[in-house]
Amino acid sequence: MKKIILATSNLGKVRELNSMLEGQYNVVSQIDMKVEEVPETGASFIENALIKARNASSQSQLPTLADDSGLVVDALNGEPGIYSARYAGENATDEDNIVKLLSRMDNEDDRGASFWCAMVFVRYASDPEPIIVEKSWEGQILRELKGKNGFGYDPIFYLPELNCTSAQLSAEEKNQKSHRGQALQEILKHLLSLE
Ligand code: ITT
Repeated sequence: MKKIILATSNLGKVRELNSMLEGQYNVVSQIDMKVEEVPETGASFIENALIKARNASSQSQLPTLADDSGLVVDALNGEPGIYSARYAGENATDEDNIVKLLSRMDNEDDRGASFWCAMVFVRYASDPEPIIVEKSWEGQILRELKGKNGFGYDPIFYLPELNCTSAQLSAEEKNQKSHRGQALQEILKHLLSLE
């Protein structure tokens, strides 16, 4: 089975990506490979995903899959966007970030938001033809937390068509519908065509 590195240190992402790649690829996270992280200095999800992928591939000498993702809130001009993981500060927890977001949205009636995921695959660090896919998932920001599954902003991300938050979905249901699940499915199609 082909070995690939997951260029993420977020255990929530590792769990989701691992369960989708199981049996198809021998997946090792950059945490296991002791890859040193680099600053995410890009202005877009795609730029940051490429930075992470090239960094992990350069340190591991292996093909690498990277995900840069975040929550884009309409009423906040796209905040927290690429800063989703550190919205409430450099070492913010998921809970800190949710508290900050809910307080910003306190007097806001427009609750529209979407999760975005840029996913990138590089065959080697200097790959001039990376595979790049971007997918989004639309929802609304709830006023209180609901559900215990997932990670990050899932407990406040309400899906009207399913009448629940993404933290109330099972792992399988979330992977089928989410920005990350959709992006990975698309990347896998490209990978098959490379083989
Ligand atoms: P890596 O850079 O190591 O991958 P990170 O958590 O810093 O980990 P990002 O910079 O891509 O990753 O930030 C993603 C943040 O966006 C994540 O920490 C969550 O706060 C949020 N997020 C992304 N996908 C999510 C999802 O499926 N459910 C809930 N929150 C999500």
